[in-house]
Amino acid sequence: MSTPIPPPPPEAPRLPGREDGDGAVVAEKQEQRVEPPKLYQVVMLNDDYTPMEFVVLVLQEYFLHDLETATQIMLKIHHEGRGICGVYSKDVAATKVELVQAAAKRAGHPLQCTLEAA
Ligand code: TYC
Repeated sequence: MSTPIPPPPPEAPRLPGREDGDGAVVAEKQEQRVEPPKLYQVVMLNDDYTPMEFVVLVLQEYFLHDLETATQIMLKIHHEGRGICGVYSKDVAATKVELVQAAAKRAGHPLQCTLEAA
């Protein structure tokens, strides 16, 4: 004589929401979109008094350009009135503007640079 098969266990109560198959409720994944940080360019302006050599030094020291690139940027500013020193996050760009203006003031030159949304 065969042993009777026991009845299956009662199903776990169904919970509202999505389930992963074991009865566990799983939080729905939220789409998280993070905007890339806005970028700002540091723009340097020409003037008639700041020595070319000083501008080249500033472009090397604060914007990490090599001598050749710094010279090209300086000449572009000299001929066209303005030029881009570099593109950064807002905080970094603002700090560079302040550092350049402080260095120009210390040296007694009227060199100006500004920050613009890129
Ligand atoms: N025009 C300046 C001169 O002839 C040189 C200069 C270049 C000044 C770039 C400022 O951002 C500047 N001495």
